[in-house]
Amino acid sequence: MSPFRTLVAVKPDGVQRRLVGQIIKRFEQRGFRLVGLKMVQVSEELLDQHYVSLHKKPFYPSLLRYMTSGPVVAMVWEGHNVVKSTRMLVGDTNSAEAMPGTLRGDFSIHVSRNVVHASDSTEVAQKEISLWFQCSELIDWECCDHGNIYHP
Ligand code: IDP
Repeated sequence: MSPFRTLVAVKPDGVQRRLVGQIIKRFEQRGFRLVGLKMVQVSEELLDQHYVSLHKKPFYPSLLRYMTSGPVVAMVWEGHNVVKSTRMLVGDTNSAEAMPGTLRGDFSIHVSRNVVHASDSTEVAQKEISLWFQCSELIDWECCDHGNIYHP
């Protein structure tokens, strides 16, 4: 699995609020390459693995209800420094602290409805991509504008 890939998911509030297109646009305009995309009704079993470090948090039951309340749009984005750049693009976990210009800073107010998920390290990204996507769902395609985004 490439270390230059990350998992991004538009959470149920983002889908309900019709923000999917605007969120995808930010990644496209930055120059990242979309290699996987699907809409999923997430199971509690998947979330238990995805949020393994949060099981003991008091908000975990409500996080499960939130994340299973409707469909999620899951994506894999690829590019230079994509994990770190994506976290910066997404903004602070707590929407109230998220900077304007970030997705959470522009589209949300409260930590409990923060619109989008993004992997927080390369190791976590690799684990999350394998959890959410089959290898056959990831497409390795050639971007015709590669030379305009990277040094040839
Ligand atoms: P992250 O999504 O920025 O990586 P995590 O600490 O991994 O942040 O938390 C996962 C998700 O759990 C958050 O995105 C948010 O939806 C929810 N969450 C985190 N802290 C709180 C809280 O204090 N109250 C309610 N929900 C929270």
